[in-house]
Amino acid sequence: MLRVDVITIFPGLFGPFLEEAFVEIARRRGVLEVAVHNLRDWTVDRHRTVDDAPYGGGPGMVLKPEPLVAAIEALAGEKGGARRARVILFSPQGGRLDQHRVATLARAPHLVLVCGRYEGIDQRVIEIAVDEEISIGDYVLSGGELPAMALIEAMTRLLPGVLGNPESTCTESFEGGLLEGPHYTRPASFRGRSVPEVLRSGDHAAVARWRADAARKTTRDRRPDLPSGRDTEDAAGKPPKRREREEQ
Ligand code: 4FV
Repeated sequence: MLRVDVITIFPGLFGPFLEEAFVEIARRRGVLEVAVHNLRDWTVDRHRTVDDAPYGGGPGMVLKPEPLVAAIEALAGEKGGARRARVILFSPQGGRLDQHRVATLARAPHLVLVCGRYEGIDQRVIEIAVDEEISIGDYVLSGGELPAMALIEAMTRLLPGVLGNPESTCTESFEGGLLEGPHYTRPASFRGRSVPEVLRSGDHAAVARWRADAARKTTRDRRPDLPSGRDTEDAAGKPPKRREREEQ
C-alpha cells in the first residue's frame, strides 16, 4: 500500500483528481492512500500567515520556514531521526522526473509531497526537512500542486491491481527506454486512411515485429536524446536514417 501526504495552501485543487479514474480505483482498492493537508493548519498567527517578503528585496513572496517545517515533521518525522516518509519538494531546481524515478517512488511506501507557491520556499526548509527535489519540466508553474498530481497519477498506474491488464504497463512508453509506436482501432479505413495490414493479419509474431520496429523508429525520430533513440538498427538491420543523413 502506498501512502501519500500532500502539503499545499490550495487543498481544493485535489478534490476531483482524487475522485476520478485510476486514482479513485486505487484508493477504493486500498493500494493507495492520499491525505491532503492545508499548510495553514500549521500556522500560529490569527491571519494564518504562510508567506513573507524575500530577504534582499525583489518581486513576489516566499513561503515561511516555520509552518512548512512543522507540517513536514508532523507528517514525516524529523530528517535523519525516526523519519517515517520520504519528503519530496517540487521545483524547477529538482532532478527531472522520469518513468524510472516514478517506479522507484511507487515502492516508497510513504511519501510526503510539498507543494511550493509564490517565488518558492525558504531555503532552510530544504536543508532541514526535504529529502529530494523533483522537477516535471523546464517551465515555471505557479505551484507544486500539478507536479504532485502528475507524480501521484504516474505512480498509481504501477500499483498492483489498478490497471485492468498489468501487461499494458510493460509495453508503455519508456518501458525498455522506447517510446510507443502508433496505435489504431476500428474503423479499418477512416477518411481514406487505412490501418497497416499487418495489424489486421492475426499474425502475432509479425505484429510484434511491426510494433518493435515502429517503437524504435518513433524513438529515433522523436527522441534521439533517449538512449534507445540512438544507434538502433531497424528490423532490416538498416542503420538509422538520421546517421546516414549525417554521414552524407
Ligand atoms: C515546478 C516545475 C515549478 C516554481 C515556484 C512553483 C513552481 C512555485 N515544480 N517542476 N517546473 N514550480 O515550476 O516542479 O513555487
